[in-house]
Amino acid sequence: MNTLLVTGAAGFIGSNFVYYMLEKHPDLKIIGLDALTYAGNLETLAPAMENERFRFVKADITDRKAVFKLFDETPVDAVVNFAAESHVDRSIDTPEIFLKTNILGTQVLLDCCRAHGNIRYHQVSTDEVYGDLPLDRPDLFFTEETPIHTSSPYSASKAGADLLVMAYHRTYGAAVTISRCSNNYGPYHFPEKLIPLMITNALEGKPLPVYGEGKNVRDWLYVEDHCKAIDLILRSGVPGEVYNIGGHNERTNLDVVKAVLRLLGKDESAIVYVKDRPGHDMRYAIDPTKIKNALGWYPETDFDTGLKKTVDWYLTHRDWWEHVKSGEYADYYEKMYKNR
Ligand code: NAD
Ligand code: TDX
Repeated sequence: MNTLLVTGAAGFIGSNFVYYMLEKHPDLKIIGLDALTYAGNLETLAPAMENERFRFVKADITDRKAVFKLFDETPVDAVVNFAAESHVDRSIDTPEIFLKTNILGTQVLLDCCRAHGNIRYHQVSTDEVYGDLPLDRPDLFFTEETPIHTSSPYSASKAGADLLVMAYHRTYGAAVTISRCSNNYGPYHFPEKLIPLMITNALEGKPLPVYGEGKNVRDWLYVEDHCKAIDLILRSGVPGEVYNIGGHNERTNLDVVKAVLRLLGKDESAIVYVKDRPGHDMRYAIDPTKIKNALGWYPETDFDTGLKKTVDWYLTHRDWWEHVKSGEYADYYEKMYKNR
């Protein structure tokens, strides 16, 4: 593989993946494509821009003309699609853009790969397509055979994209794979998501809003371990296959918030319990047996280490998140949390 197209490269996981791949594969060239929505940030890619093996293209994956033009002009050997509207709460407020970007954008990329000689395509999906698990059945996990059973407009749009990817495989023989990962955390995580929101609010002396009673469970994975898994799937995964990614690291939201506060040396007085998210999924938990057995993947970073690294990153990158939290973000925060 010479040239890799990474869509959503200016977002949280996409940017971490760009850095992981540039470091891991010294001959690889990467084109990072991103529409630079509210969640995309060119400052995140500043160090990559200095690397002559990286090039940034501003484009919207739903813009068929622009995406085809890029593929016509530049030979691409593989595509990893991270580009998406990714925040569940925003999807409850404004579902339409989720359907457009997550489903129609995926279709444009699939069509491009098909029109340019069956380019290898990897779809970055989520464990949320499986719906949720009950809190009183800790023995249950999501496997690749778990039926799709979505809860939010976000997860429904991601599931729609997954189904389309598999339809292109069966109908056109497209060389596709899908990964479904659990909740990620780490550097460059947009501060509307739980962990970076709690770290930055605590640093700003603001309340820490926990939905409901904070008993919902998420299965946290350090972002670099997700990147490693996608690299393995891209190189050794079998077209037409789905791979679940997760590290058996389940925590309640309240436990996560308390762990952040402990690392910052703060007490728990800033925690406030706010109105629950509508349709809030109770528990996610991945069974990663398939990717472990098929590709030898395992998570390298345990939660305590990963959370400490993450908190340290936010402590040393205050400019990055203060900039992100100004402007449009302030309006969003006011709207989302004011009367909650
Ligand atoms: P993010 O919101 O931080 O980044 C998404 C990026 O996509 C942004 O840079 C944004 O500008 C870009 N984008 C949005 N619409 C676009 C469009 N129409 N054209 C081009 N670019 C566009 O999201 P993330 O957390 O990095 O998630 C990346 C992918 O991983 C998503 O597909 C998400 O569903 C999936 N995922 C995320 C997690 C998680 O915990 N964050 C877990 C599993 C799967
Ligand atoms: O202020 C908050 N308070 C709170 O209690 C926020 C923002 C979240 N929460 C809760 C809701 C969830 O139970 O924390 C949990 C995590 O919330 P998010 O960070 O919004 O993540 P989640 O909804 O679990 O979805 C994430 O993981 C799967 C990503 O945003 C998705 O893109 C990914 O597919």
